[in-house]
Amino acid sequence: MTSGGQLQHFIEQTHQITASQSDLSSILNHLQLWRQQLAHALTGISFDVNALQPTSTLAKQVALVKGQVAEQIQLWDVKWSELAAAQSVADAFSDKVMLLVFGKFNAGKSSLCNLLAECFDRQGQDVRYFYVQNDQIHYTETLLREGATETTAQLQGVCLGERLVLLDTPGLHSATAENAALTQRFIDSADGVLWLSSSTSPGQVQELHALARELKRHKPLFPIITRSDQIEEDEVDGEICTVLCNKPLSQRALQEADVKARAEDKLREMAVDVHLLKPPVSVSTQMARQADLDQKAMTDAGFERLFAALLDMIQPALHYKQRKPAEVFLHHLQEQVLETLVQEIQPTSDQLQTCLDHMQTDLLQQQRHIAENVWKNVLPELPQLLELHAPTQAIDQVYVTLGQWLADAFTQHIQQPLADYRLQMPDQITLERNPNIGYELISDLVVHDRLYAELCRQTNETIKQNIEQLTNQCEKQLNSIEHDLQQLKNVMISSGHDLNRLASDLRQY
Ligand SMILES: Nc1nc2c(ncn2[C@@H]2O[C@H](COP(=O)(O)OP(=O)(O)OP(=O)(O)O)[C@@H](O)[C@H]2O)c(=O)[nH]1
Ligand SMILES: [Mg+2]
Repeated sequence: MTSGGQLQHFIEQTHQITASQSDLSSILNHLQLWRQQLAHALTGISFDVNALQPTSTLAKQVALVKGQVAEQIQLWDVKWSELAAAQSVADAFSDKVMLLVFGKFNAGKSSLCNLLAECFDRQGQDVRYFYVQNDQIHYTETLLREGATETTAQLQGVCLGERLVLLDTPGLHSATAENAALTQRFIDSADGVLWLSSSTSPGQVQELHALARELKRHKPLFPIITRSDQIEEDEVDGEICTVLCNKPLSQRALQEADVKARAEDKLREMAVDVHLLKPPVSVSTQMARQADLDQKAMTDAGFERLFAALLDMIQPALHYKQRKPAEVFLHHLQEQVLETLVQEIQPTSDQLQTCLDHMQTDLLQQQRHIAENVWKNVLPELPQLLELHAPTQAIDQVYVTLGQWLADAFTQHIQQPLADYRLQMPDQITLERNPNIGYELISDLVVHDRLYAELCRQTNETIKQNIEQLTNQCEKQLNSIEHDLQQLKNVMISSGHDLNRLASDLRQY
């Protein structure tokens, strides 16, 4: 088939493009449900801090994480309605397949768009150039500007026939801030990407980073190696002169294979499905132009293959278009809901984990400290207490006082080390009297050596029990926060898995 024939075929095929949409209601319902379940699972995590002082660092950290989660959930609807509003400009082209023409400045984007437009025009097809300003589409008679310096500074494009739109973007990284936002919106609604790079340094795969989001959205990617021509010396009427020629087919094939291999590697590295990549094609717009779009020149310049490849790309682009409403909602869920949630929560939940770890380690030391201090507080006074009651041998009184001392000592010594906690402390500590040991009379002297030893043992035991009870309360609190934190992470991970499953279901459509 000649390139004229190929072009005609291409045009005929584009007429077949219908914007019919598959029934997405079931998948949309599943996506809605996913969002509801995520909100439900997140709000279901209690992050109970009953045993913490509200002023403690840990309680504040927990409140921060909880606050962030709640804030994110609230933002979901806001972000979704913003997205829907932003969609409206692009809606003007909702019945067309929109291909994004992307690449570094001077890659030849505008030149290629103009050439394709002229091809359509010469075939009697309606061609409408447009640019976008203040969120409005303005149609114009003027071709897209081409130039040796950075030329395209606004989002512009051309409608080819009824069903195809090429979106000519400003060269990579050159968009101004407001242009960038607008470009982004249009990029969002593109159904496929033409990635142009000059044959002088084709396929600089790092450029694909800027497309990461688009590619993750499962849009087909078609690499076009532009300016596939070279200057050669020729003899015209006995004089040596320089002429522009197409690059030899063998060289084109090498470059295409090389771009394909490297792009595939890059996509794998970016965790993008390599099936989205179409085989690269080399063209020379200049060579086609020089021969005034003559059929043979078009074929030699690579356009026959380009049209065939574009046709090949329109099918997956169309598939993308048919699932677009679900894709757009899915991207919102992937990017604005889950990714944002993970990114926002990560630093604070890491801090919370660190804080928990510290408090857990501190607890061991504090336990020892409290025990020592209580012991030191009570023990030195014990002989005097025993002496005091020796005349009456009022053991009950000794037990009551010792219990009181222990209770007071605990209250005093836990205050500082366990200041972060709100603990249940018994007002009174009751030591159980050992009926077999009391004051003893030896040679008419009241002695209390065995009683002293018994009280030391009991004091030691009581301190241990009380500390254990206090530490249990603290540990229970720390563990419950740790458990909740883990649950938060699990919710995010399993929601991610669920969403991936829904994404692959969607792409089976
Ligand atoms: N040799 C040769 N030059 C070309 C070809 N296509 C475009 N050019 C030249 O490359 C330069 C850049 O072309 P444009 O089409 O303006 O490139 P662009 O990618 O739109 O550039 P920006 O809008 O600045 O991002 C111009 O001087 C074109 O004449 C080609 O096939 N061969
Ligand atoms: Mg341009």
